[in-house]
Amino acid sequence: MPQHMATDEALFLSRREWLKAAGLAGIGIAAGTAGLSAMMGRASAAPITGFPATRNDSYVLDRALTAEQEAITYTNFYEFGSSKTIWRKAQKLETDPWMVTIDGMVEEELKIDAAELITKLGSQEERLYRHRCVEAWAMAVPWTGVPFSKLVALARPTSGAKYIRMETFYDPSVAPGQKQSWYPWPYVEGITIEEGMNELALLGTGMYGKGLEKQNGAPLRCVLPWKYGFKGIKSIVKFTFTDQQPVSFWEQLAKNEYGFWANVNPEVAHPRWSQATERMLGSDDRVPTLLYNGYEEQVAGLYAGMGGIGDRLFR
Ligand SMILES: Nc1nc2c(c(=O)[nH]1)N[C@H]1C(S)=C(S)[C@@H](COP(=O)(O)O)O[C@H]1N2
Ligand SMILES: [Mo]
Repeated sequence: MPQHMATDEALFLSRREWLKAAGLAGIGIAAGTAGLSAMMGRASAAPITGFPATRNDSYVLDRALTAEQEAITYTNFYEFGSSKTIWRKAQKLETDPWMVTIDGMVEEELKIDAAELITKLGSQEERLYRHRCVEAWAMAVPWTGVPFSKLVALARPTSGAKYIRMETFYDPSVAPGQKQSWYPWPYVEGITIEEGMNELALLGTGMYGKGLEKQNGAPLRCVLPWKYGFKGIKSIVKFTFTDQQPVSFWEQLAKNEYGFWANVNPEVAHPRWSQATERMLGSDDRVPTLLYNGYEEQVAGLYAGMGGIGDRLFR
């Protein structure tokens, strides 16, 4: 078992055992956990609240919103299998409580319950964003979340840190896909700190005015609308600030097909298919794919010093 899990699991167990020993299990949980929180520096178990959040109208769409039913039943979450219809299997994921670790090159490492983390980061907002999967399907959804920049501010990265490596939970007893040993579990993604501070980057907590469905990456995921969807890592348990460029799950599997940058670019074909157009979920219509998925104005500056969005940025 990877070390990161051993640590988290041990903490959970000791907390449950403590509750039992103190006779608090089942009754007076709220009071009991409040006391525990104080003792252990930890939030009581409660899901993320605050839905629906106020919409931030700065982000407008050029297309109709995808029907909620489509967005929650057609999902990519390889932990539960490689088909798009894993939503029932994903219900097994226990998302409350949910411990998140912030570590690496930061002023102070933090282990915190997801709901307490969101409370610390400030108010959530709703934004309408396009989403473009590298497989050439797309959707447009109302996300709820907090600007990712707030997480960076909370973490206070040290001066040498350059990247944020993010990791999804690892528990093959819950997620059958994780028994498939040819995949490099757990799912890992990474961005530069500068990308994480871009106004568009969201730490996603909800969709369609509600908390995230499990199959969409509850309780916390990354939302990076200018990048291919695989960068939007789901059900995050760890944020590590580092000076090393993270090697993502898909990059480990096929680095010529799924590169670190993965910025949406209609001009650069995937080695096995064109990226010039995309299919909107719930429709057979194909629409032209937009450079940076239509977010050039907000993000082009991130890559200016790198010679723009050449082939190099996709690979
Ligand atoms: N942990 C994890 N995160 C993941 C994936 C995954 O398989 N596992 N799939 C990615 C891909 S390829 C896409 S397109 C989006 C899909 O998000 P959605 O299913 O909520 O539409 O999640 C991304 N995040
Ligand atoms: Mo994707």
